[in-house]
Amino acid sequence: ILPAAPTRASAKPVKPKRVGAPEGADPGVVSWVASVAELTEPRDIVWCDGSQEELQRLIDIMLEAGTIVPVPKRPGSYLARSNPDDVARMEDRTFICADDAEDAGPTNNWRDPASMRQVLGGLFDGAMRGRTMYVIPFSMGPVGGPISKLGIEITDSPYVVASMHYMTRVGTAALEAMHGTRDWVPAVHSIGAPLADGQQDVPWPCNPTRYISHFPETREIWSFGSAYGGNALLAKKCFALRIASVQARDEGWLAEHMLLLRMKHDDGRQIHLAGAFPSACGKTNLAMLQPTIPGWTVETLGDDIVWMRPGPDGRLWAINPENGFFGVAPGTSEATNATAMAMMDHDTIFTNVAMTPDGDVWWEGMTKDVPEGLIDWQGRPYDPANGPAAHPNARFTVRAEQAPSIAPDWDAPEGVPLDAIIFGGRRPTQVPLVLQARDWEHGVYVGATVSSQQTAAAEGPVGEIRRDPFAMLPFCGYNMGDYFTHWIDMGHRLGRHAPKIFSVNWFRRDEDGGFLWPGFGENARVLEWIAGRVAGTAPGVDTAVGVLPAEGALNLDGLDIDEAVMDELFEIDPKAWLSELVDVEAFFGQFGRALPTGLVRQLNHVRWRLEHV
Ligand code: GTP
Ligand code: SPV
Ligand code: MN
Repeated sequence: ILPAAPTRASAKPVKPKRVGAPEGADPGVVSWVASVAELTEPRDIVWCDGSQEELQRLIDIMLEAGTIVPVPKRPGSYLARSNPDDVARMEDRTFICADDAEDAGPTNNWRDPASMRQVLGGLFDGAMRGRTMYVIPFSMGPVGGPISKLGIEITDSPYVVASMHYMTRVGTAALEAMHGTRDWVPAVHSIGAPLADGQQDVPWPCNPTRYISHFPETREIWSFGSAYGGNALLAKKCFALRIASVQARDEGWLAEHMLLLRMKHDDGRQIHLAGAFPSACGKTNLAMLQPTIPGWTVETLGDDIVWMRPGPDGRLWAINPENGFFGVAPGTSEATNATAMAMMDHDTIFTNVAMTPDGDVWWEGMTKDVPEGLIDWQGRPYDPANGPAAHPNARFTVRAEQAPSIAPDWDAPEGVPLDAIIFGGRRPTQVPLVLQARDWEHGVYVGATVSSQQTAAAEGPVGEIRRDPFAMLPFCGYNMGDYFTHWIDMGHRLGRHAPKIFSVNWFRRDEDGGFLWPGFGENARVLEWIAGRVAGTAPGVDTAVGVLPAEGALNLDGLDIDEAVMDELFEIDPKAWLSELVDVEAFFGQFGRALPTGLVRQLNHVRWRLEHV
């Protein structure tokens, strides 16, 4: 069985020296680390300080182990090739172990905490033998900020430690902030590959048995078997979304799978916008957008996770709790995201991309022509018969400060006041380029009915459309019905200060399967209309499904696009929408009494409007 979650009261005095704890570490922290070490039996323990020297040591260790190879064309950059069976999040191995199954809700895999503790206790027993156990104190958001939170990840993977260095604020300041409090999230990760004496290691050790487990009541995370992304960087999806969404419910705030940006015009207009799109559906790209229309600039604040809280002025204030970007490589190019290309020209960890003979990285969509002599993501000479050169979920890991578009105040502890929230997904048909929700409750309905084609970010079928409410289906740590209620309540609390809510769809296709909308930098045209709606200047027309831009209200200056294509982008087919409502109703139905009546009201309203036009 697993050691109990750390509590202040039960912290038995453990000699800090025994586990190598730094002077002055909180006794509760030290005794918890000691209990994990006792269970996992590592060869040694390293407490991370977040320094550059520490990162360099980790890099040296990974080079030696063959986990990474240098990328000579990009200073300070490396390529990691994962085990081919460890390339994405595993949703069917992700568990919410709430005391009561009701609290996990119908959309999560629930396991009873007592029996899960038993299973994990067996797996973690001796799991770190022959390896170093790293203790990573970190802060999500600037240390001590009003929206920030603390955590400790324990891991036996140097790749995870290096990634955490880029993605979170690691180090002594975070550890010191934990002193005298239990308000930090304990997260334990093991690749589950103990090494016997003299046993030869492999470049990417992992275990085919995988558990990504969350204990919402005790705020604990235990992850076993995988070293990849969201399965292993526990600060990210496990803490900052699944556990944080539970904390947010209990404490009256929101933890969301969103990008965060500021768009400003030379004439002084500006808006702050957060956007929820499912995995690999365009958050990073929108956050780094280079507007094609004159006068506007976008500043990046975050690309994956947003925490928001009502501030003293009654508005909703938002921060990006992360410190870096773990972004999708394929499709990223000078044409689609020049900002990201510039950001990764040094000090970047690439995972599962291809390599060119002259020592640079490459992936599908980076250049039109495929370079000669590529080595694919599995380290083999590239042969199209083996599939793409880069894995479709290949990623780059970089510090946020490396983005040329990063906002100068991106790590302001109090965050930014939100003006607009957008929801989107990959919808090849039916869903228009943009629409505005009539009010907050309708906006919650729009968020709750997001659906999208599945992508390579998670194991499973790619391309199938599934419901992914608020882009949070894989990330909500409690009953999604209660989550919808929490969102509706937030609207009541914010009242007239509530951000305006919109839906966007960059992915509508024509009969030949091509995208109707050019996307990327051209998406600024849609954001400009949204800014106009927030300011009350841009005209819209009310339809059954929401408010669309009035004739001529969307700025198409300088864009070479047919009127017929624009009509198609905004076409609302009542038959298709009505038949989707059958699916929405069935989806809502599974929440039973947890479904807020407001969503039923919105569904009935939309149906009535569709039937009477
Ligand atoms: P996660 O990190 O998985 O949460 O994903 P994300 O939402 O940040 O997705 P990202 O921005 O990395 O985009 C994923 C893919 O969508 C990339 O291949 C992009 O090139 C593509 N994409 C992004 N924006 C657009 C767009 O406006 N139009 C089209 N056609 N493709 C886009
Ligand atoms: C996602 O899948 O939404 C990601 C990548 O952002 S991961 O960190 O692996 O979850
Ligand atoms: Mn994501």
